[in-house]
Amino acid sequence: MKRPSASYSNALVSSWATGRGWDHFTGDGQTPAPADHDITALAPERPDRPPKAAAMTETPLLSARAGGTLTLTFNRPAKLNAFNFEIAEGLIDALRAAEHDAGVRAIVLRGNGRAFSAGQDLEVFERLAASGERIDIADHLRRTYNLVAALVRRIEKPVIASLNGIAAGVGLSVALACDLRVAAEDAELTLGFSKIGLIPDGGASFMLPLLAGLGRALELAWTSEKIGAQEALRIGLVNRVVPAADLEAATQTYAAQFARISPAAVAVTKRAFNRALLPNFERWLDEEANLQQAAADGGDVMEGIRAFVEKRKPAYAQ
Ligand code: T3D
Repeated sequence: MKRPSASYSNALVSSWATGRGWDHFTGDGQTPAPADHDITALAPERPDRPPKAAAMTETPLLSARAGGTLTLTFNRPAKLNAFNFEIAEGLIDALRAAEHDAGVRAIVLRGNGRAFSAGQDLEVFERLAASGERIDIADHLRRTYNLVAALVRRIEKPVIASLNGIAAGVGLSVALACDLRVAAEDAELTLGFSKIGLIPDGGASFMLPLLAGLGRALELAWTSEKIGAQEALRIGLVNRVVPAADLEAATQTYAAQFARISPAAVAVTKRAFNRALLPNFERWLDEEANLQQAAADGGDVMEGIRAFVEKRKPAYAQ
């Protein structure tokens, strides 16, 4: 697993708390959108990325192969698999490799412990902000979750989210970008973004209304209501619900079936559905990042993040 480059961390941070310099990401449409299907354009090479850390206390993303199924496991259970740089970069690297590996016929994303993922690690953001700096949220999205969502949609193999527990924030966004979702009966889904003054990102502003319909999507986005697996099934956010104890085996069986279906049929079906319904998805991710920046410019996000870290209710200006 690679550590974030110094330039990445520095790019993320630039006068956050002082409120300086937000204007170049205010959703004015001036930031050029990358060409459709040009993943490289979304993630410029970072030649200054330092070598692998000598010692890491945990491996935040685990990878396993069984037959044609590649399983990627988020592995920060004590933090409900909140996404840090290592998970985001590891996921991008693993998805890129899987795209061109003919032996991989399906990809499963899952979480260790009681969560799929609680979304962006807010403690990381809080620590960065506490240093008096500013977080370029649009830039962060373009380097992390937008790439993940774009890759998940672009890879012409089934990508399946196995929802073992809570899926929140951009953790839910990643699940919604997947082709299929299998949920344990005790899984819970919540957008969570509105609680910290943000909008659904990582493609969720597109995938959520696509799957659940506009009215229910707005309701879920505005209220951050937590829904259970059966309600998620009812509104089309998951494909199937299984007993919690069976989730792992059921997901693997579900994924294994794709190794027996014509790879061309699988690939071109996904291409066709992508072209029919999401021809401008990557362009939308870029616009969504601008809109997220505009929401952050509203100023509530730091209070939202601080309130979460301090385990209290946020006090937003009315
Ligand atoms: O540029 C960008 O990336 C911006 C994009 C942002 C995208 C986002 O994802 S925004 C939304 C981020 N996620 C959330 O707002 C969810 C935050 N978490 C929660 O609301 C709750 O933890 C849950 C509802 C998910 C679960 O509640 P509960 O009571 O079952 O567990 P807990 O006690 O709150 O959490 C357990 C531990 O995980 C706890 O750590 P501790 O105190 O035991 O050391 C908690 O702080 C930690 N944790 C949970 N979520 C996060 C987290 N730590 C960092 N970041 C988290 N998102």
